[in-house]
Amino acid sequence: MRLLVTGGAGFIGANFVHQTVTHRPDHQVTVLDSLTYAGNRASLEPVASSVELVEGSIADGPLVDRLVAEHDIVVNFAAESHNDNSLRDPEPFLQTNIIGTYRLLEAVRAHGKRLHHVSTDEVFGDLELDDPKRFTEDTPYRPSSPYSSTKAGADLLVRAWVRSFGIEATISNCSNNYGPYQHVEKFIPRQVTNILSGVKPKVYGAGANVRDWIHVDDHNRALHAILDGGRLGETYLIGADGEADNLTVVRTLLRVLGKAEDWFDFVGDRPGHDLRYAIDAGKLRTELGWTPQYADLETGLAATVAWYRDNEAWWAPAKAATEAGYSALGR
Ligand code: NAD
Ligand code: TDX
Repeated sequence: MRLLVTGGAGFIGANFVHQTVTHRPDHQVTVLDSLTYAGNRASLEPVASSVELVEGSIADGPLVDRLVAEHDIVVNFAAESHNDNSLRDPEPFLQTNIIGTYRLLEAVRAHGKRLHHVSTDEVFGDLELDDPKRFTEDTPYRPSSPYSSTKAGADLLVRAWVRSFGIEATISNCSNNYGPYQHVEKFIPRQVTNILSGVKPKVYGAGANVRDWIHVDDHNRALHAILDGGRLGETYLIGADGEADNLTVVRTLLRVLGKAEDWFDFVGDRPGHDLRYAIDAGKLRTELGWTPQYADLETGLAATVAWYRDNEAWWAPAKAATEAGYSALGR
């Protein structure tokens, strides 16, 4: 089995490659990654001898066409992924998330290959805090940000290529991931590395926003379950019943790191900030027998904190520039 993993030098993609190399030694893995600020060769170092890394963009039609022809399955993680960046400059989000996905679809169509497209629960917009409903595969799309609208656009392209051209594709929409190798711009690594650097965590608004956290390894196990047994043309939602508000997450991190639970600052809110995400992963659990291995958030966060404590050389180079970008926004 020859797998082309796009965006495999980013957070979730790199963890997917590690899991694949470890548990599927019969798979041959090629990573296509343009190594933006979010991509990092060092994230693939532990598996470098088993993986070929091609530096290039999913929006490069001829390159994508050649690589897709040489592989059996494409797993598309490549994206501009950070909401705050999409508010500052949406253009790269359109180029990568929409045009890039379009190029992959055209190559998959031309060569009759299978695609799994990795997407997000943010395509569904947000829920009220007290809404008993959670997102399902039938929830209408209602994205809020430039990031989530480009992910929604990409998902719709995949669905259209399935229906109009009969390509073999599946889609997954997952909730918020945490774990090793996540860029320090994101909420959990930003706060962990702040605390480790003696700086107070920064909480947007009142900290009441809720995210449905899942460990990246559980997400990637779900992706393998979909690759193995998912029905072509279907969408699967991935989530581990990990709802927590941002204040709870920050207080847990402070506790794990031995600090007072009120040692953080409130900062200005993100414009258009989605209030709450919540996933019903019933279809994935029932059809494919997937269950998360990280049953509670505190255990997963403690393991993640330990990883950042032990891997300062991985995150330190990006920390100062990331914080300078946030300072410019007053956050
Ligand atoms: P990330 O930003 O850490 O990694 C993205 C990777 O894509 C980077 O290595 C980057 O260099 C690469 N990339 C960007 N533009 C590219 C291009 N044009 N061509 C090739 N490579 C390119 O993101 P992540 O958090 O690992 O997210 C991976 C995927 O999962 C994204 O599609 C994202 O929308 C989705 N997702 C993320 C989460 C989450 O919580 N992080 C949740 C659900 C879904
Ligand atoms: O410093 C911060 N303080 C803060 O309160 C940061 C960076 C974030 N936040 C809040 C905003 C959100 O409510 O924390 C929550 C999580 O923020 P992010 O890590 O930026 O994630 P989010 O915007 O929820 O999107 C993430 O999950 C879905 C990923 O970045 C997306 O790629 C994925 O699709």
